[in-house]
Amino acid sequence: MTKQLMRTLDLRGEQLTLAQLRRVVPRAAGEDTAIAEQRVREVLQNVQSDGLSALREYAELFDGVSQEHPRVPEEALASALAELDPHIRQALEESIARARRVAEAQRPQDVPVQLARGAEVTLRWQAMRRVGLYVPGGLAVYPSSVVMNVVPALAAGVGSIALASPPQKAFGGLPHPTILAAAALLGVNEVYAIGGAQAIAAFAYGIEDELEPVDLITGPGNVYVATAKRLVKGLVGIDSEAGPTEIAILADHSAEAAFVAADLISQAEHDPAAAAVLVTPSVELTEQVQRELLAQLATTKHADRVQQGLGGGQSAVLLVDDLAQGLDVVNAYAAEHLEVITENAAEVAAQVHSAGAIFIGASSPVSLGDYCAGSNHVLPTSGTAAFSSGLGVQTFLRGIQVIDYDRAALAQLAEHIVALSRAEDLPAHGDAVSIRFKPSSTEA
Ligand code: HSO
Ligand code: ZN
Repeated sequence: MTKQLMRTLDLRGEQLTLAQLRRVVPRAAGEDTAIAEQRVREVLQNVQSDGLSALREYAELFDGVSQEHPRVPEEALASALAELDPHIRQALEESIARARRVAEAQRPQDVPVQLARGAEVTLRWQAMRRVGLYVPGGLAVYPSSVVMNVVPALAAGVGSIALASPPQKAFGGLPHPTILAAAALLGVNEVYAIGGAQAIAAFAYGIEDELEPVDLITGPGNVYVATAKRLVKGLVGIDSEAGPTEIAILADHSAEAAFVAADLISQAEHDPAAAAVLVTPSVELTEQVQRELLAQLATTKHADRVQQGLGGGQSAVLLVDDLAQGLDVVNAYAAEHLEVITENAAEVAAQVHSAGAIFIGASSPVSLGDYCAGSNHVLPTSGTAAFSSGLGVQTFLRGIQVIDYDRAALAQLAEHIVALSRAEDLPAHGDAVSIRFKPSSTEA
């Protein structure tokens, strides 16, 4: 047998239920946040009680940086932008422009409903007051993620956006210059050099005279950041917890094996824990893709990570009888990213009901969505696409119910309200309506 990078699971002829499919299709295990919990609780408590002095200690301890104040001076933001490579700047500008067009078009309209004369109920979309965005430092420096978080927040009308990213010794205690430049490009000028769980604590509790607390925290991070977000959830809102990145590809004989292999490799380069699944009825394609994977692995930069990701138990090639069974598989998997590379790809994609994002046809690779498509790359992982959505303008909005009835409109319902209040043995509820219609009442 020839060498293969990904293992193959043959599902042909199997009649699997949804529950069975969920067990059979491999998936990355999320990080165990329980281990970090003790340490993170301590950090949260210290930042809450000691504020700035706790931040100074942690900057020293975790980042090796001595810090008077964590706020990044605006001149540092401006100079990071001035020094940004012009090609990267142009690329970011294109990315921002497309993401902005989409996010602004997706901003929901308020929904007023007139139920009777003088009886109106409206769902009013209200932007979050203030949002904190965490941007990791270290190995993964993703200015594209700054774009993906900030653009929909701005489109929603969030009035105040703060960004935190770890202080870097190599950059004089400031966050990575590309992150600063991306923030500056987006007009975010409130940036802090704070890393890890302490940044999440600072956002959630605020730091006296230094940092106003936020209402929502978004952005990726390591296990400490994820644990901290989980622990402050409830006091503030958080975006969903992101697991390792995933790509599923549903392809038939018409797919170009080299493209399929390149796309699998592209997402596996994020992380040795990343998961990739190719679902296809074409034995020929699986053989071609396996050959392509080995060929491309030889020249790809992060071959180690890719080999671990694609060769790991979380990844596989799944052989299916036909596209109908393939659709059952990808719907059960609910991938963060799903590419459909088949004949009539748009029609096939229309039958997908669970995925964070669907990429249709040979010219819509995941990399396009990661950087420039106009869609958002913060997407639900670990099967959570079955019940949740990627980041978007709606993430930064709340729907407020606004009720506006006049006296006559209320009168029409008085009897029903009294009846229901009796049924629930809450008669004061009914009284609160009846009192308005006693002869002495003059309320309009
Ligand atoms: N594919 C990642 C996002 C990303 N890719 C950032 C490159 N930079 C998770 O959707
Ligand atoms: Zn990516």
